[in-house]
Amino acid sequence: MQEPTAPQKQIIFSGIQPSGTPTLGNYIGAMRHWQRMQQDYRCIYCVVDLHTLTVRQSPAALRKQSLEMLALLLAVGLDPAQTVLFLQSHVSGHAELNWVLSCYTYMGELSRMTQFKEKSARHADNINAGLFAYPVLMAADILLYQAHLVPVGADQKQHVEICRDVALRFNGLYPGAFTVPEPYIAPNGARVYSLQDPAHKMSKSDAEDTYISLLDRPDVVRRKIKRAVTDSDGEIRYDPQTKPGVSNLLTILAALQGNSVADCAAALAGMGYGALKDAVAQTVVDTLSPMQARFDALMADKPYLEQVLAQGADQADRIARRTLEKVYKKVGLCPRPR
Ligand code: ATP
Ligand code: LTN
Repeated sequence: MQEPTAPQKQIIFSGIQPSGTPTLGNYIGAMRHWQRMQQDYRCIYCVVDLHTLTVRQSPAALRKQSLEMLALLLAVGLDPAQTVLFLQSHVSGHAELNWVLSCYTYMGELSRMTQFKEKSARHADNINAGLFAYPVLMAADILLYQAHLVPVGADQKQHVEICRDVALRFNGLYPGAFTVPEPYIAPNGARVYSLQDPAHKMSKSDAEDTYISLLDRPDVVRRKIKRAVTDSDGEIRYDPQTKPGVSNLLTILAALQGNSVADCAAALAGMGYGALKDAVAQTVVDTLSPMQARFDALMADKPYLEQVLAQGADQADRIARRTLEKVYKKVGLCPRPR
């Protein structure tokens, strides 16, 4: 009698740019879920260095940040024995599928993307074609691996939707080409805001005092949180419309403690903002300190990091090649004679 085969795990794909040191926003909105999902899914996580070229980078800094990003992902608890971890530029299929998909994506849909509008306003001297076509490369990332789910922060929902639209359009012409992915956006902490301007999301490309980086040491964390913008009514209450600063601090506290914002607010009711800030700072320090210890040890072991990258690139490349061959065949490109 034949052994029953184990049910196939669903595939998860997500990416993060090595455009700086990741922030508490990256961790709360994305990275902590990546860690949690490893057991139940086949996870593939990518440091998307090609995407980072859409904004000018110092070459030396980009190289350093890419390796640090890998070490931080490992420090957060991603396990290369069960999860594929790699750099986007090491798997050429991303750039190749990007080209094909760009011929199936409309200028109109790309020009509606909020991130393009925001980034082109911020980098008005460098509105390059890569910035405009950014979502096409992201769609290639996801579709290459036939991913079912894409865990991201709320700011990336629009990009996953355009990826779905392109996949559906492509499948309409060439049935069975791609799995159509769903975004996975966790309800709590999907958007963490800047500490200085709680109308904007916390971003690693902004000014230092607006975010907490995962490598900020305790004194820096305490100082930044003490200086976070609140309001003048003095009441600890979750109300993002009228109290965005306080609500953002409650979001951070709730996400890291695994409680609801309502419970966190209730536990601090009647206390001042000083107590709220102390509680947030302590919880952040308790979360980051063990991670930083693991990061320091990993950064001291470059051969190990390189081995993880080599293995991840091989594993990713194997999967990516299968999709790419299928796509090339479907659109009518001739196979290379062997
Ligand atoms: P940059 O500021 O350089 O554009 P970023 O930090 O906004 O970068 P990525 O590094 O590409 O963006 O983000 C990786 C993941 O972190 C994405 O899933 C994104 O949705 C999530 N993320 C980024 N910022 C936040 C935030 N402030 N709150 C929640 N999730 C976030
Ligand atoms: N665009 C994302 C990063 C990113 C990504 C991806 C996320 C690139 N490719 C594929 C999920 C899946 C960002 O800016 N946060």
